Amino acid sequence: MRVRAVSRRAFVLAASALLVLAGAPVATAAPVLPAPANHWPLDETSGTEAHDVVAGRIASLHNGASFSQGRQGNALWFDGVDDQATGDQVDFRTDQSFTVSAWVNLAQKTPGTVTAVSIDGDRTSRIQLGHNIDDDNNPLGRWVFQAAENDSDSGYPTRVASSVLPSEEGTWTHLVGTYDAAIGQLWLYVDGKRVGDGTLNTPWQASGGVRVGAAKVAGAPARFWPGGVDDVRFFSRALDRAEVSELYRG
Ligand SMILES: [Ca+2]
Repeated sequence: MRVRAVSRRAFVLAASALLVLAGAPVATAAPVLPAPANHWPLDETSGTEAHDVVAGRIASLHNGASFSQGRQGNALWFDGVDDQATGDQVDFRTDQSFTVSAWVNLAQKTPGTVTAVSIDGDRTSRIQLGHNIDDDNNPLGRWVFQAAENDSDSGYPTRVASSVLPSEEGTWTHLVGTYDAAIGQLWLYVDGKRVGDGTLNTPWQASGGVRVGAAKVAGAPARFWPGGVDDVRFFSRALDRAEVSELYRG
């Protein structure tokens, strides 16, 4: 009897080992991320152009935006007054599912909204990833991912996904916004964790390109970002929780 029990255990152990060797699914396996549609590592050391390493799009630096030490390699740094970088086009549709991802470093908390990454419409930003302080609702500041319902000067109502915890300043934070067109849902992820959501009723195709360090309001740059932005990526679908977590762990 004892021999038989030992044999059975040995068989189970051997079978388990074979399953592992055969590449059986393991619960903790990291997902393989899709290739981005656009990706600016922002590792340049000088000059006035930031290069997209996937689609070759160039973001031009304006008014003193510059490269310096970032989260990984260099990053773009902005004065929060008029610095920004702008591109002419992105390579995915904004009226379908997508993801925007960036590392951001807010040098100082500023009243109202400041925008780290946005995509231009004609009159307003299609989407914005950034930070908001509202004395009535979130005086300590929160991370936000917002999308405009239409391309107009009023720009409202936008649909906002806002983090549930106060933001930090002077440190690198990973922000991801996803839009799932099938259910009209916006999600905001902070440091790999899903922290807020919102519903977008009328998705539209943005006419313009990326804007880093600012947003577009009533046809003009605004909401200038005080601090750093690194590793801006766009994906042409909504990444899921596991994928965003993997992107954060990098
Ligand atoms: Ca970088």
